[in-house]
Amino acid sequence: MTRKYLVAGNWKMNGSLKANAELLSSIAAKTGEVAGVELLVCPTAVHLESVGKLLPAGVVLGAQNLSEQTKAGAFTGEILGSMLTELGVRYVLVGHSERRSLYGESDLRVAEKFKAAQAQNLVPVLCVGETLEERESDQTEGVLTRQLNAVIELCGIDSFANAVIAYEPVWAIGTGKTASPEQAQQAHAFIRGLLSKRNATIAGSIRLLYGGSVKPDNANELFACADIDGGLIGGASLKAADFLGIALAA
Ligand code: G2H
Repeated sequence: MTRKYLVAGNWKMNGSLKANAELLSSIAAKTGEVAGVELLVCPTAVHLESVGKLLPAGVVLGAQNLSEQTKAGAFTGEILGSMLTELGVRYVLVGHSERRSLYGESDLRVAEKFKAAQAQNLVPVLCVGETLEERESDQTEGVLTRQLNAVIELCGIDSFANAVIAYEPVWAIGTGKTASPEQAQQAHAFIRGLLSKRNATIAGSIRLLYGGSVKPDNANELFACADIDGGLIGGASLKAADFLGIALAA
């Protein structure tokens, strides 16, 4: 099964009109070198429209979050999936660990967001991963199972035919610590295996990204792993040279 590598930049709460324009123009100068890789950038919600207008060819637009609601209404501060689609957004992150830990998003809420995304033809990038404490107490597989099952139960296994999963060990996010290729591959194989028990075709075709302090100098060995199909890049996606350096490793 051939899976096209996806390298996604999660800009988090960074950027400005000027900085984004500069970053995109530096990316645009070099996208030709990584033509075989799908590139995705996820700016803040307020920057989606301006970034969408400046997107280099071959780069697609993603959002970092959306509401679980599926109809407009009195939900102050929230963003409906259709509002994202209208701006040309194609992918949306759901369940990033910062949303889960800092903003109290439960497994069920994440699953509802996954469903709301698909209802608007957005491709959800479902983020899953364990904390250091969970890893050290041997709960990694239990946590991944719980986080994935919440979505499988609400949306069904078929919904994964049009989704991406990002495995991001929480202890590796923004900390400079990266999972070893063996640790990452083991978790990715576990995720693919879990899906495969329900639907082997979907498990074989879904892209599984690794996230957590990916840099140009560790991307090669991570992307060489059999079940790693790209990366969700935070800090390093804010510099064009690093983002493209990572994409070159794919
Ligand atoms: C975590 C990543 C993107 P960073 O996977 O969310 O951030 O690359 O800064 O660890």
